[in-house]
Amino acid sequence: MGVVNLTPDSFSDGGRFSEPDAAVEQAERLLAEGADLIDLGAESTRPGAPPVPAALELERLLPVLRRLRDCGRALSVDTRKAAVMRAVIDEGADMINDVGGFTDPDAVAAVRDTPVACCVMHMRGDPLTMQDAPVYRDVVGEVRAWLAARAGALQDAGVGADRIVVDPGIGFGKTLEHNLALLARLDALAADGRPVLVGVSRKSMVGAITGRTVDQRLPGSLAAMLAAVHAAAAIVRVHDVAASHDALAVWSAIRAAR
Ligand code: HH2
Repeated sequence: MGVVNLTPDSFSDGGRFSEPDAAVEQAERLLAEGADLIDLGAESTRPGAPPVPAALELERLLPVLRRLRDCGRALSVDTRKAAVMRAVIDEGADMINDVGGFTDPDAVAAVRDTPVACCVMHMRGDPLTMQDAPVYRDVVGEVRAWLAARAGALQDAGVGADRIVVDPGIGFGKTLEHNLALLARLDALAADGRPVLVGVSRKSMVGAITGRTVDQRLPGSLAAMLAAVHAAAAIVRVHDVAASHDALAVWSAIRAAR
């Protein structure tokens, strides 16, 4: 999954793709580099980010979505708002990636009677406050139970199990130790039978381990991605598609030879 943020303030690519022409060009580049799907985001969810009104999210998303919808690959939209979900589904989005885990009161209804795939991500609190000393007794058990409950809410409303993927939400209300524990035990999340999506690309946990700034985190991001795929991840959300594609190709070739 290649990331294109249509925001002025995303932590790693904010402002670079906020014009539709630049965003479409970047999405086409990521598709040419081997992305199977593109994730379009119009609200930064970096720690401390302020919420964005639905109308502004749609103003950013719709022109890009309309130009990409016939690209032949799947398009995901990263949003927490039911109103945005409904509008982008009408415009041809294939997946809703909700970092809030479909907790907007109308979110489950927005996707229920549609064919879209749903990514249920775990976040503790909201982006403004989520990194204020998060505490868990058993982070893997608690995240697993929460994801199962939210996926269950979608399924109870009629969303087929084959439309749901889950994501532990690396960096969303978690310390470095929590992130490491989750990445090491992705198999526990996958044990519930749902494909696992993981996003660790350029994130601060990579910076905390390596001491690197955002633009220097590619090697660390690749290592984390491969560890995630080795553990259980079925989809990886990345900014650097060409490098990720090569790393996965080499890893897969070695694995296939076992
Ligand atoms: N991470 C970010 C945003 N959306 N969605 C899923 N499913 N999983 C993630 O780990 C995830 C996500 C944060 O990264 P980015 O989009 O690059 O930054 P920002 O939130 O500042 O736009």
